[in-house]
Amino acid sequence: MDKTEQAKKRAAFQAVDEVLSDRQVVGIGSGSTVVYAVERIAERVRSEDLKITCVPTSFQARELIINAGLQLSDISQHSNLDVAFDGADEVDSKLNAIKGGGGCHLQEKIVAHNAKLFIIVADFRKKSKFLCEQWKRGIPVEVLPLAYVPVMKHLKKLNGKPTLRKGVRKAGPVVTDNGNFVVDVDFGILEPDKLQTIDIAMHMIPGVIETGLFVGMADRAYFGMEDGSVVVI
Ligand code: ABF
Repeated sequence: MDKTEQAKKRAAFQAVDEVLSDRQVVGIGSGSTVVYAVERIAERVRSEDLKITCVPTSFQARELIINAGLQLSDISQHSNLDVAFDGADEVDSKLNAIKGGGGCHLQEKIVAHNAKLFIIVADFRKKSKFLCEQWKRGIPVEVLPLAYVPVMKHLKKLNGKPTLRKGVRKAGPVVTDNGNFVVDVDFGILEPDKLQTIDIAMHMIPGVIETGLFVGMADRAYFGMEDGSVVVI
């Protein structure tokens, strides 16, 4: 296992060990770091006989839950979650985050918003002072397919540089679990006090379904560092 994978694993294991307790309803995020969180939840469920109910944020998360033998539910049956564990593309020093590099941020945001605790697990590459310092792909925005052209026009008026996300061979647009497109919008480096204004402005554009800006949502972030430590902010 390389340094980055070890860092992801350490962050996820420590987060689960500090936060998970019996009879919780737990949101399961998407991406590669959450895989380790699910591994640790499953280990603890088996060894401590915990009663944990899991709510997925994506097709991937649903499969992770099922394959780990955990109890699967959904946000309709459990709209009050105790905690949600999720990865991030970048986290600033105030715990604001960019998510959606994997295109799952709509369901991730719904689950995180309905959780008492929203915990981010990530490796050292995701820890920044400001958003878009290291993450250069822009803010992922889930968009209704029929509206992507006017939405991109209006994102440009907000001084963003929008790009329709395409698949591996660039032959067609990436389609989310919800049947929508993703537009990545580059606004340059974003200081924390600018985030809410940009986020509200994007939400005002008809056809924008959800943005990957998670402003003031996270309660804690666990970063696995290169030196083997875990930094918690
Ligand atoms: C999801 O997975 C996303 O919102 C974010 O884009 C990504 C983080 O993935 P990883 O843990 O693989 O870095 O949570």
